[in-house]
Amino acid sequence: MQTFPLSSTPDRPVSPLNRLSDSNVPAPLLALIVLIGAICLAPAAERSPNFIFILSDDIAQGDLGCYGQELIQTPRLDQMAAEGTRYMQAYCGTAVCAPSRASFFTGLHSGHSPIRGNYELAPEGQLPLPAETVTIAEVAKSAGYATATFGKWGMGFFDTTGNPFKQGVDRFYGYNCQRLAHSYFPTYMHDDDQPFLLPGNDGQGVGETYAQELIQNEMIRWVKANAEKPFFLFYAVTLPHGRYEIDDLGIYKDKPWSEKEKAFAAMVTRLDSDIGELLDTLKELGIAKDTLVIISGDNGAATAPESDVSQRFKQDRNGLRGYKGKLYEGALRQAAMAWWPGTVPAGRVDAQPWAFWDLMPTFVEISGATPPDGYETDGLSLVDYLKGGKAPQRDSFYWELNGQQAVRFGQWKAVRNAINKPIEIYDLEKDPGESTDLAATRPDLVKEAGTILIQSRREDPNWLLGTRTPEHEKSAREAWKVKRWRDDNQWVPENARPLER
Ligand SMILES: [Ca+2]
Repeated sequence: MQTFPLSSTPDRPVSPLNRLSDSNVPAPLLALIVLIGAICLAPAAERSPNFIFILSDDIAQGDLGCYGQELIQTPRLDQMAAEGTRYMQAYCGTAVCAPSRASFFTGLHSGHSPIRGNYELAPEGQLPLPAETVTIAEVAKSAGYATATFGKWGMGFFDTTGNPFKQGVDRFYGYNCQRLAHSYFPTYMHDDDQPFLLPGNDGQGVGETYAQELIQNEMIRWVKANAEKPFFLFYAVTLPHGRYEIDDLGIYKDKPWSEKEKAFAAMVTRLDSDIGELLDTLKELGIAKDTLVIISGDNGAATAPESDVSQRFKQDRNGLRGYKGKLYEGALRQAAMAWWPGTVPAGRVDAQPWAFWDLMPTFVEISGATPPDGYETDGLSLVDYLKGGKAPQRDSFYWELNGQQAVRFGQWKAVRNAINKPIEIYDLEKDPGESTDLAATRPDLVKEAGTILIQSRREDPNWLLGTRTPEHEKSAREAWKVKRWRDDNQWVPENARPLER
């Protein structure tokens, strides 16, 4: 619980009793004044906890020391794990950027979410959240929270219904469009909806002004400015998504590794130190015990196990199969931790499953919000689980992406890699690496999974089962064509302003 100093000189508190006893106030009135004074000085009513969700773009279990990484240094995230709880089976929304963050933002899995893939729109942005979707930021606003998103948005450009300010976000700073976020030295970003220029950058490679430096500083500034009231912060950090670009190779500068490997390691360590700064800030502000912080990757590792980066850093990913873009566990199970000193147990490591869409009802419970009309969720509250109890029980977890579908039901996992491909069945208890397909010997499970795969989704004209729509394909081609033209011509928005530091 947080209390605030009532005096402007809190280190020399003035007792109302001492002050009043020197006066000529009659005793009964004095008693009443003292009583009122005591009520006024009583601790403030328990404040609703802050909620910070840090979504690291493409971080994976194999990247962090607390999950077994030995070459890349992540002391602050390892400390966060020691001070909080680390999860072995925290599931993302689905296995690429936009739909994974949309699952968090809407509380819906990818069979119900309005955003089920990376759907590029020209000239800038992705398929927007519809106006009627109730978002977690809107829920936060309804409960009186300050709300912000820093980093990569990807759920609609400013001239669409997916404008962050139309979806409950009061403060935005960073990349609206995911295509722009491939550069760590972009020529421009957005401060709210105002584009601004980053000096010394051409957007093609390493430049002078590192985007994450600006985003981190603005994020810390916002937290400090909003420390005295409940706040909701979605920190969508682009690190360590490619391209592998960094302003300082730091402790890796002289390693006998390729430049790409050094950059990747430095980006992970930069993520680590930036999150460390955020947690330090919460402690310095005296609000650590009032703040639930959850960090997770959005889609598992971006690199194949046989790639140079994965080989260099021996990322065995705890034996999980697959990576970003597919629906095997290596993409779905995230590096994820919760931190809330005094509430989330320190040093706990747990392997019960939960998913991004659970964070909406979790936040509804901790905030005490009454969600707006139209609220719906596929999730279940994790509050008891976060506090050290058991994860909620449920029948299934569901994912889809670009025609692939997957479901986890009990110990079983079913994957169908395309509508015309067979359903595969794995026993996650005995075979977490999904190496042995049991479909041939368990037709009963194939049948059960087939039913769940149909029942878990609702039709959406933007997201056909089994294929991307022709409109989607055409839109993607056009969007990338515009992006290439803009890159080639050093395009910046007409109304872009110089950077104000
Ligand atoms: Ca991602």
